[in-house]
Amino acid sequence: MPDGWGAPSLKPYVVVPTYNEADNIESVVRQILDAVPNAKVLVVDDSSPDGTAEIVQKLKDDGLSVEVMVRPEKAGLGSAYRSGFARALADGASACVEIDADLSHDPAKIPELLEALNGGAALAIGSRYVPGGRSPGLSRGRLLISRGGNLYAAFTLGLQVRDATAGFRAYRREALLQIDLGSVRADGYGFQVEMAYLVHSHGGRIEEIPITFRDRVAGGSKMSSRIVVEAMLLCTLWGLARIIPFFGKVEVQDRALRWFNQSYAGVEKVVSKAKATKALRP
Ligand SMILES: Nc1nc2c(ncn2[C@@H]2O[C@H](COP(=O)(O)OP(=O)(O)OP(=O)(O)O)[C@@H](O)[C@H]2O)c(=O)[nH]1
Ligand SMILES: [Mg+2]
Repeated sequence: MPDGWGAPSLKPYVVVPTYNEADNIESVVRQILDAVPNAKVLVVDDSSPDGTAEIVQKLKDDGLSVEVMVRPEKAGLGSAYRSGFARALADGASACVEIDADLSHDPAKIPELLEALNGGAALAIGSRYVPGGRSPGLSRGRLLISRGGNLYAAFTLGLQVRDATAGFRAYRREALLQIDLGSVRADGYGFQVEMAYLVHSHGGRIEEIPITFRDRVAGGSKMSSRIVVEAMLLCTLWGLARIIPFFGKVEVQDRALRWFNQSYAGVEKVVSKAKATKALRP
């Protein structure tokens, strides 16, 4: 091993962000540990009102290799992963796996992701869009957003990754240590694209492993149009920064994000007012 840390699969942490996943969490934790018995599962829960964190704590009390990090309020998927990775790295994780709690990703595929890291990849992505990958049951609209977003990210960033928005992946410890996690700012799909772009920019190899992505069966989606638009805005800024360095400045990107968040909140207010008015009409 060139890094002196031994194989990435030796001490993997599987980070699971959760918000209201009480119906799924026990099953996903058990399936992860069945697939990777030497893993530590780290659930990052944003004080889910449905008691997700309490279920995880009970599993821990029953002796399963699981920890729960409870954060005070819902703060987004990207920030949940940033906190989880920081904790896992501090605990000496050899690799960090990302997986959704809603069983859209099959935990049985984690060993393949870790194998790719053992083979020298810095990032292994469970991909829907390489030969053998599938996403049955995904609505046409969702598929269009996902495929379109990936094409846009590949075009703006020059990234040779078919499924850069995928949330099922594994990073080598060293790949994460090279990245200043505090400066990663995207939240949903944008977070996945930003992380892949950063790994690529540091010269890390990215490997895609075909997976079958299933639509969630239980619990509700936290997907929103804000997440999609934020990802497109950030890809545009990063793409522009490749040609005009001005757009790569942290303060410029921060200003653009602030402007976007304020405008989006304004639009949301107007939309909800219009809906309320419509509902009151006789
Ligand atoms: N800690 C934390 N977890 C979150 C937050 N938002 C989403 N999650 C979790 O992130 C994972 C992905 O969220 P989903 O709602 O499944 O999003 P998605 O997969 O894009 O959407 P669906 O296909 O509709 O399920 C799930 O495990 C969620 O519980 C958040 O703000 N904080
Ligand atoms: Mg999901």
